Amino acid sequence: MSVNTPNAERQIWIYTQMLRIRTFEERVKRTFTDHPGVIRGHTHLADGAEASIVGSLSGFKKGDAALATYRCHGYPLVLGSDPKAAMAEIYGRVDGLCKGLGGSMHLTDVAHGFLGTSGIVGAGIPHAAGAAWAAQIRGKEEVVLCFFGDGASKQGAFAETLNIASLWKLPCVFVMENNGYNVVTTSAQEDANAAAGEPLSIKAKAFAMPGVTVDGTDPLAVHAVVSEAVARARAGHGPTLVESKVYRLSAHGNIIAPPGVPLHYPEHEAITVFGNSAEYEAALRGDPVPRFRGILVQNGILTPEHAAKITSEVDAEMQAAVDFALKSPFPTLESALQYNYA
Ligand SMILES: Cc1ncc(C[n+]2csc(CCOP(=O)(O)OP(=O)(O)O)c2C)c(N)n1
Ligand SMILES: [Mg+2]
Repeated sequence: MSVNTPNAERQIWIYTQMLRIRTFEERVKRTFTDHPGVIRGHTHLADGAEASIVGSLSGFKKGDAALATYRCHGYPLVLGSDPKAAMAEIYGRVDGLCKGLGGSMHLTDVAHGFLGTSGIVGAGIPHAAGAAWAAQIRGKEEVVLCFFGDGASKQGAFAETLNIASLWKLPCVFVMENNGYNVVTTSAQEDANAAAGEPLSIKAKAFAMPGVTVDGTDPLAVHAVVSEAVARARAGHGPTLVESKVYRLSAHGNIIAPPGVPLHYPEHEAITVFGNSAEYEAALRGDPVPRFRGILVQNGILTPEHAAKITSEVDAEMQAAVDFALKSPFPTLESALQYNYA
């Protein structure tokens, strides 16, 4: 056990948060069959990345901030947002986190430190540096966690931001969730480092900051690596790039179907594009949520009865979120421009 290993109670908390994200997103996915047409537009699920999300956020303190991408449902749930408001946002309803005007790709909850997301790949990275600069000026040892995909690390915004963040020693941790895919292409097709067989954390070298690669399906490993990076940032020593290796267990996103065809999730691109069911099935066997539950049971931290109780409580919580979202009204047309300017 390293000094960075959370105690038993905290490990149960980590597992519970992972299950909350998984169950919430299963409800989002199931809505496409149970309530066709209710969710409009795109949703992107983080199933497979729960250990990475929760492990990264488990050292989050009041005053810290996080920013992410369109694959954003998990973070606010861990940070304390009400799942009812998160679900209502995805359903485009007035009681949503952004009053129904943001939708699935734009969950934002500033009160809980979740500053925002973007559908534009890489766009959130400089925003995080801005938030970290503000934190540095406030001088309160606050840290910003910036989540983005492996694909985003090919954007100019990534290079520009990591350069200035390192130069100014900004209190920021850059967490690259490397799921090996950029919609329908693989990292090896898109990324010079990946093609050369190098870990993507090697990119940190170009910006004179530490770069670490971690198994993103192991929440305790992620916790250990990210908490060290957070401590470094809090102490004023500047940013770290963490490459967290995950696998997304759903397709990139749901299909935006033409009229008459229901919106739905196709199979993972490993199967539909590359015909590689073996890769996908191996990832399913390593599913981090049941795997971590198994480890906790094996280590005597969680009993099967306690695990079952957590499951039924989380199921009830997420069913209530769906019921709430379905009852919430749609925003008015007039409200569409109401919050654009302040
Ligand atoms: C600037 C920009 N270019 C292209 C797209 C289209 N696009 C949406 S998601 C995506 C892939 C991003 O891959 P990655 O950063 O690895 O994130 P992942 O979806 O794998 O989590 C692309 C190219 C976009 N939204 N924004
Ligand atoms: Mg990716």
